[in-house]
Amino acid sequence: MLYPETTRSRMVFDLSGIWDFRLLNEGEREKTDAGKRLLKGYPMPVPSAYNEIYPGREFADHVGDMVYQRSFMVTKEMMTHNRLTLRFGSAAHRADVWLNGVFLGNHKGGFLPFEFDISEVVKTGENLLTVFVNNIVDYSTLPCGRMEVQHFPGSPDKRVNLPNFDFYNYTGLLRPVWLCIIPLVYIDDIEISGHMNGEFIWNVKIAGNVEEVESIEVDVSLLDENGKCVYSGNGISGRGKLSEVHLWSPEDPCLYQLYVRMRIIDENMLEDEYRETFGFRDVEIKDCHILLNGKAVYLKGFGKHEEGSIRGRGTDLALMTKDIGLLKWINANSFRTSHYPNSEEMMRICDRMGILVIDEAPAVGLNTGFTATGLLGGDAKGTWKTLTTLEHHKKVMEELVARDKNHPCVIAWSVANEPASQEEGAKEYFEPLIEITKRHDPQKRPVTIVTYEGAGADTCRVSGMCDFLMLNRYRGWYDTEGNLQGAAAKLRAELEDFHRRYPEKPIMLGEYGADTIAGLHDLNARLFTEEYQTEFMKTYGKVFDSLNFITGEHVWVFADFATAENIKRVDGNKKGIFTRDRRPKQAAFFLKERWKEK
Ligand code: GCB
Repeated sequence: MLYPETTRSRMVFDLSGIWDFRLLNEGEREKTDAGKRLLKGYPMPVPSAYNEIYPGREFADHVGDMVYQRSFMVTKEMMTHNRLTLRFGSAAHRADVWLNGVFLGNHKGGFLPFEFDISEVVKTGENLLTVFVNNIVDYSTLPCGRMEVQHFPGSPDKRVNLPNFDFYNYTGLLRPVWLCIIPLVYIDDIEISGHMNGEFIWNVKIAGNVEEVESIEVDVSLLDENGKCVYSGNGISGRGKLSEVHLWSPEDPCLYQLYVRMRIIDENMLEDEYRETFGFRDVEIKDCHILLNGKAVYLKGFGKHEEGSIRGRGTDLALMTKDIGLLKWINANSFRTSHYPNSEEMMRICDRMGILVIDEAPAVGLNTGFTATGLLGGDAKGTWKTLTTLEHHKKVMEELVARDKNHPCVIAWSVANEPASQEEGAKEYFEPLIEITKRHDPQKRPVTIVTYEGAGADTCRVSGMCDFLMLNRYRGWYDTEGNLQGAAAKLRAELEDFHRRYPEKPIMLGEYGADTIAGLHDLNARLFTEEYQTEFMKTYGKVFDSLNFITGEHVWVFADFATAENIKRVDGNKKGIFTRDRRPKQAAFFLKERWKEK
């Protein structure tokens, strides 16, 4: 799916701004007329999570539906010989979209874009856009959660939605919304891959009123980083080769553009054009290493949430750019978009800044024995008989690959985080997902599933199907706490077990970390202090350095973040190497030094 851009043939209007908003109680959604103006709506910024904008638990903890509304103007010129669409960067977790009282469609899944053709419904003058959003997570959604009605004698029943994951369920219209004006016959999608030997392959999809035109011609040019044309060709698909190519790498993230122009021959006029950015680089796996452009790359970085105070998970260009600056400062080269696809704007910044991204689906909490707190008593058995996520998960993998396939920064896909991969049924669940991911990815990037300590080398049923292993381990924190020597021994034994079992596969840590209260110090490096976090990082670092099959270390977590309210979390998860407002804890300076040398 192409990112909305204005070109000579297209116009994009950003509908970000203050919309009208209301929370809806159970049953109210059906009674709300989408064709009428909302009365007494709250002003609500889009994009943003709605949860922290107004005070009150009824806002923050709302479960169920909400409605967003705004109007926009359309001129006669905009509608002449054009197709109009509405494109949403994301809506968490389900959206039903109406225009002028007409239902356009819905979208399930909170972290990927979707669009609707509104040409038949839009009119000149004012148009009323109404979006119902639902924020429930359950055993059919990604991420997974549970609905519960709590009854206590003498108190009204309370509907609660328990996330099966350790991050706050920020929801709403999290990403920008655009009105796009494109030609009736248009470039629907572009696939472009560049390789380290200078070869490139393109594939253009044309859509719209194609049957009404005689024939279509597609011209492509390759523009180098200075905008100079270095290749010209034609056809909806083809391949070419540059004799001299400037590769994309973290040290030198050189970008090219495929400039696609489509003409309708009988009219000999330019119908549509679009420039898609890409890079020349190869990712492969060989002898337990991840190779980037033929050389082993050691991944240094983090699992990272896309969030901050007030806007929650809402698109914040300043925050995301700041985060990339901090990744560079600390000498990291990579991160995982844990635990959901990040915004498209973030992927574009990573392309420019040479950050390697492990692109994760929002598939977290796929474990009925697991809850956000570990205390709420999930049912440890039968995950794969209980969840009904598979068909949706397949669609999410397709949508994720479709959105991010051309980004040079994306070096691998993560299909899920910490599923019940030791349980019967895990293999059958994940096999088709890995197959779909690979089939849809023109670059055939490596695919992984991030696993947890409940699934060991001998019990995990999905490691064998992953191209590389990402293991999450908390020895020295959730167990062996305070005993880092013991933690190191346990960790080493587990890593060696995995290597023995899968000698060809690269192994990296997907998570390891310790909650740390910024400003808390102790001479004896006690739990929760900055000293303990630093010692923890040093201990893990020594283990990695002594094992030559370890190909990366992703610390949990880049910055402190909000979680559901529970007695294991004091104002959220504090395993950040940076605080939530992006100040370094002591361990940041240790990692900066360590990663300078790695
Ligand atoms: C994990 C999860 C992550 C949590 C983390 C923790 O294993 O993947 O989402 O936040 O542990 O801090 O407990």
